[in-house]
Amino acid sequence: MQNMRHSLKYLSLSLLLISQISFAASTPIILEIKDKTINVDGKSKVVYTIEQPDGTWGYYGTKGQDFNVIVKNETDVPTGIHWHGLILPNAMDGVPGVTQAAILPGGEYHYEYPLVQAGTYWMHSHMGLQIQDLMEAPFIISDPNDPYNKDQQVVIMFQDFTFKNPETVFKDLQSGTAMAGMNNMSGDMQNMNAMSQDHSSMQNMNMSSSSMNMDDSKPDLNDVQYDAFLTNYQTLQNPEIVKVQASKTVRLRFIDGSAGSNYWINLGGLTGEAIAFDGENIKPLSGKTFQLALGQRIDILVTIPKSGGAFPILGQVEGLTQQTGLILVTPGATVPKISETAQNAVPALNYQQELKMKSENPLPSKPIQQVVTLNLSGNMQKYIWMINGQAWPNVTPIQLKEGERVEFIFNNESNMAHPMHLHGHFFELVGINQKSITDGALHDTILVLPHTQVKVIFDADYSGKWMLHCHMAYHQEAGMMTIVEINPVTQ
Ligand SMILES: [Cu+2]
Repeated sequence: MQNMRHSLKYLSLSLLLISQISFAASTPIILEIKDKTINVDGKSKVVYTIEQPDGTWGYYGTKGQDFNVIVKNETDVPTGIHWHGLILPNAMDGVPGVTQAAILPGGEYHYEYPLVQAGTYWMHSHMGLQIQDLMEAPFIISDPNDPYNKDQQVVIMFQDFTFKNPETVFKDLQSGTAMAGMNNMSGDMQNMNAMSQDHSSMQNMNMSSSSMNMDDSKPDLNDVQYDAFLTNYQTLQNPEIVKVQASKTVRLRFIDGSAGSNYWINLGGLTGEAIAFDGENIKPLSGKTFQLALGQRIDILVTIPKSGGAFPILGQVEGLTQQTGLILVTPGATVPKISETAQNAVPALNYQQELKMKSENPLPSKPIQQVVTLNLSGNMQKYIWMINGQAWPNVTPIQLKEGERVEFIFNNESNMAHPMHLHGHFFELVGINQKSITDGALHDTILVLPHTQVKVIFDADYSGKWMLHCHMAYHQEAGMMTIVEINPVTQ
């Protein structure tokens, strides 16, 4: 009897343990999409955020773990959340109407897949213009074997902000009332070779709605006139202050979470070392300024001087004087007041950084099995943006075979730059115009400058329907999106 009681006790104990183990392995965490009221220079607006119940903005995970998350839609709009840059099963990609049904208000969706990468990624709505109202958050995956893993991490997400309803902004773009430099976008192909023009000469290109640029030779920079530029939801009037230690290295994880703005990162007095781009490691590249386009991420190490102090880390919008950022401060240092307006405008982004960045893990060499040409064009009168003459949703999916090495050739026939993003994969930059590039950085988003040809290669390793689109929210909404369908190879 005694023995039996013992074994029963052990049995129930071990059952309890087993249930606890399986409980721990299968309990998803919660991410809530909800309203957030923010104050922008004295005026408030209700925007969105994606948070865990404990208030953590976004998600922090470790390579090799499972991403097991229930997304709850606590807003009053249908949505779907895309995991930008992540390698995942197609059904987990979060594109309403393509990979899943929209998550209705009050509804939820269970996402689960293994984290096979490490690095700086992000999550955002893939529905309508919700990204303009900041339905987005960081998605950071650390690697225990990363030599910089022990350094302090600071996430810096740049966001552009308008008090207007994004639908109104879009309608104004369509009707021409909010349009920036409205060029005639047709017949620009003959300029394809005049590409190597120096974009740094394009200083002071402030394309406000009042400056109608009819000169075809100049690119158009800023479609939308924004009320403010934010970093992690705050302007420089009330910036985030991050405590740092003298002599210590800090890993800055920059994310351009804007709907329509590209930035020049300015490290002020510090010199940085870029170590990763779009989550993938690059050979260290040092500098005081760096470039970051919509959707992209760059990881930069800075070492705080022995003497300590306050160090503004800024992002200035291309073509404008407006800037945003946060301030790193050592104990006791005075926090300086930084203006939201810089003294001088910065030029358009260019390819100087792309030509310098070298991947730590370039793709293994393999013959290209499929070449796909993607002509990017726009009709500014109607505000329609197209890939190969087609505007979403009236598109013919691009057909690829699983496992094949593919080259994409982007021909930008328009006067605006397009940050082109492919879901579920990353690609290597191999050419800009006539120049070929060896060991170029891996990207999931590449900025294709006006009248420029960009070539990238990738392995179509994951079957399914993957979105390929411009990451400018208004260009995407106006049609610049298609499907890359990767078909499983049947034996
Ligand atoms: Cu675009």
